[in-house]
Amino acid sequence: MTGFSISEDFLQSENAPRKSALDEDYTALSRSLARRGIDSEALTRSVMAFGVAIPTWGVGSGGTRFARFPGPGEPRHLFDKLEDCATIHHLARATPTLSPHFPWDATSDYAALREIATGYGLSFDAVNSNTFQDQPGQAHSYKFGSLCHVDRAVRAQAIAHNIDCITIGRQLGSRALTVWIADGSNFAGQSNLTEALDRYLESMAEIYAALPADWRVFLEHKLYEPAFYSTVISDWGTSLAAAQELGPKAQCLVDLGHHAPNVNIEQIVARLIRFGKLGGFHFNDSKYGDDDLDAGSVEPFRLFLVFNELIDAERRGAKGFAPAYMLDQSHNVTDPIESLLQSAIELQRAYAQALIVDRPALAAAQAANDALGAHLELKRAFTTDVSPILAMARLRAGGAIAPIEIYRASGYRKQKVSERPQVTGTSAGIV
Ligand code: RM4
Ligand code: MN
Ligand code: MN
Repeated sequence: MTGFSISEDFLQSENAPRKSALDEDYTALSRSLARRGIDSEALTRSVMAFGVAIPTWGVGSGGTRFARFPGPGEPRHLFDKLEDCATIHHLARATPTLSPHFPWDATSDYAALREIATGYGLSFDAVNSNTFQDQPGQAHSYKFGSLCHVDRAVRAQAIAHNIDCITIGRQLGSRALTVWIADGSNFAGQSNLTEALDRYLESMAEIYAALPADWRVFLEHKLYEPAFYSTVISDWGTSLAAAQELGPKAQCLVDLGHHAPNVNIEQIVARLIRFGKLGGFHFNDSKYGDDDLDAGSVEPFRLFLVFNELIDAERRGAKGFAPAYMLDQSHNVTDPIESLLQSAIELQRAYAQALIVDRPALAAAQAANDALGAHLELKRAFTTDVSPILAMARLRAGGAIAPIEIYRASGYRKQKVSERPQVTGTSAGIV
């Protein structure tokens, strides 16, 4: 890091006074878990191995459709973003990967970028294309769509951009491309619903053909956008059908906010796993729709139920099961670093809780049609406070016992305010 970073000495001096309370809590929890036949050491190791990618834009402030209120000392460019991502990983040890978006993260030397990231202990997960905004100097506009546009030239431009993303991703060591398109229509009758999907499949087939042998492409569905009447890849059904038609390297990505309210997302996850087509997740939370709230902040039980399906799949060795995890949320009123720290911890919490479900007991209750008994097995895991396991996992991995408290005490943000004079029109964050 060129600027201020949280030193090892500082971290240790902050962890030290918290250590004996943690040891006590960890021992007490280990004993109570042991009575349930759960090995807390194995659980801690599993949590230590869990990681979720940060989208590079996530460390900037987001906004609503009406305004963006930039946070103090927010990143001005890609290298500031990397610095913030490194700080998050340093403290929580749960975010070892980055998920870049292009052209937002475009730079002239990707080998150098990869080297800097490696220096921070970070590597690259799925790359994301962006054909939902026009870029300066672009030949064709995406106003009426990209991969599904009626004009072949616009589609060709969008296809070429996705292929560029693969080329960049190869240099970064990534092995997947996530494609989310805003294509759709604003009025009934505006678009031929069948032909729009045909054009998507045709465009995606060209992108698919450019995938290296060990790459996957993730198709991200989304029900709506403001002012939309229809989106082309509206739901998991369309996404699954498209992934099946494209071939084995195509899988579906579930963004938790991209469904109608109250849809049973955990069941969608189970269905996609069943067909070997679950590619990964964009984690966030929502109250109404694509709110992009912090993961686990509104419906932690739903998050747990999603992880319950993931552990169930892992335990039975489901075919083609290797989901990629990314956070995809917008931080409007919080320090994005704090939100991302907390969100990564909430994912680990749901993961740990899903790991301690007594699966034989659950299966027995299900087989006996003991509806409440089965439910209580899940509730027993969900209501277990696994915080000491999570804190111990962080500590053993070299992180912070209390990441947000320690982050605040470090004065990191204050330092960045002076190091990063505010630039107007910064691209950090999305509106
Ligand atoms: C979309 C979708 C994509 C994300 C963009 C910024 O709603 O979730 O995954 O890349 O927002
Ligand atoms: Mn998303
Ligand atoms: Mn979204």
